[in-house]
Amino acid sequence: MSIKALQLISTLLLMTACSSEQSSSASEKETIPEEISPNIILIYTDDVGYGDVSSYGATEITTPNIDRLAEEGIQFTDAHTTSATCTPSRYGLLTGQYPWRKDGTGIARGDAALIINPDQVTLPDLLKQAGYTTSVVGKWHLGLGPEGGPDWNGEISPSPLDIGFDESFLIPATGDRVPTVYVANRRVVGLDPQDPIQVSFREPIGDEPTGRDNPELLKMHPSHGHDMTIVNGISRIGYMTGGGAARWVDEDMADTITARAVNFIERYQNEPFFLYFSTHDIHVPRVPHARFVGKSGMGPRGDAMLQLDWSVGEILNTLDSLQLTENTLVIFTSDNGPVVDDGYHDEAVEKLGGHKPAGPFRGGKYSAFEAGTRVPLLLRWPNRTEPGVSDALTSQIDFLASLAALTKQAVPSGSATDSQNNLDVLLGDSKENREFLIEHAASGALSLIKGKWKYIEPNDRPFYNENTDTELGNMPEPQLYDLSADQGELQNVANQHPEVLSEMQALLEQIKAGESG
Ligand code: NG6
Ligand code: CA
Repeated sequence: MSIKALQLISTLLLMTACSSEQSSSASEKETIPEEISPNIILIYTDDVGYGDVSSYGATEITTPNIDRLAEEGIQFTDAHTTSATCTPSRYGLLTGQYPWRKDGTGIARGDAALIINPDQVTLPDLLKQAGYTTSVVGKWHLGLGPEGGPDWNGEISPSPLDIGFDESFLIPATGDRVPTVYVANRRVVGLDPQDPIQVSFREPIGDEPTGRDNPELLKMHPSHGHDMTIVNGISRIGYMTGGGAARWVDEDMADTITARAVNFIERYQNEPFFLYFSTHDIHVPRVPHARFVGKSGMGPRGDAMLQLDWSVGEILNTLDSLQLTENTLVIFTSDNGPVVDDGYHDEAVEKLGGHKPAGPFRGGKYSAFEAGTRVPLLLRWPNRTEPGVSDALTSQIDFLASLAALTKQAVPSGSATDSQNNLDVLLGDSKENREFLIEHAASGALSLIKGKWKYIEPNDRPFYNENTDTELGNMPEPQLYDLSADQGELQNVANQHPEVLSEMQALLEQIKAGESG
């Protein structure tokens, strides 16, 4: 008998022992399949590029905890997020519907309404139905509250609690957007009712200093945008007043959300749980805790990467100490590609040195080129998967249907129609490519990958963004690349392969027009 089989049996025995101790909750959990349902932890990082992780080739920075997942799990080399920015990627991840099929899924304002309709079937809905306790901790950026936005001073509804999560602890939008407060379940954390929060993204509100008018108060200066209300010495996107006691301290953010994530695992260690741990690192403003400052030699962007690696280590250590490692499926990935200057002068450009955040790929966050959506993906489940590398083409759009299959949940027909069950590939049983894959740039331009070919549809938006120094990849003419020979997308071969081009164009139109893909 193999070691894996022995481990499985001992875990089964342990689970049986645990479940008999938990007889009070047994009836609630009767939908759990007889075989072991693994705990599921999805570590969703922000703006981490393909080349930012040492197991993916970074040499200027070392990420030992993330690398541990690569050593003990499966490292995917051709994994994609749906989109090159955050909100749409998260929408696709949680709903299994491509974000470009729905209006209003672009980068959400800090006071946006909840973008996911509570009637939609979501990944946490299905896992909850399978008997999992579900939690989201960290960056949300999918809007909160009804049309017109949330009531920051009252009950925030609808919220993640209305789309399948049993509990939530959120950075509502991004670190660089107001309001700079945490939301736990339906309330702002630590809010003094005598000091209500007001937020505006149109005109100044209240009389607090702004980055534009009071640069002398800043500890980090904006490079573009980000010149509105100053909180903690950093000017943000949007105006805010009030909520003084509730405001976060950026330097403590990773500690705060990591502690919440660890606490959730500890509380639910005896039953199947799903944790969507959505880090703020390494999004701007990059303001890591003092213990990481200066440690990477690459300025705050590199230091934030070390802080992220620490957070991952805390999660893995918690699993070890609770003896949950063997039967927990840990997924590590990113919401979009990397960006070096995303709006603050934080030395990321000056201290980049030889580091290549996008690895061998062209473009970055926002881009139609590969670096926009091609991200690290690591998956570890010691009870089930053999460590290794998989070159299979995969997309986060398939997480919903794949995890539904894993937990024996049927996806209701008409829901999550873009999500395909790709579980055998994710678990390493198969290395078959997804038949085709769609990438969604910030410009709205879609790209289609099929086999070795990548087609980028024509788009009138700029090719290059000088603020972020990103090749966005938009061109008024069609682009076709042979990724097998040219992964850096340097040779547009559309004119040499008119028949491939028209085939790709026709397929993309068909996917756009259809309800699934
Ligand atoms: C952009 C911001 C950028 C970042 C991004 C969202 C400016 C000039 N730039 O509009 O800093 O916040 O939105 O990033 O405001 S994401 O990863 O959440 O999609
Ligand atoms: Ca992001």
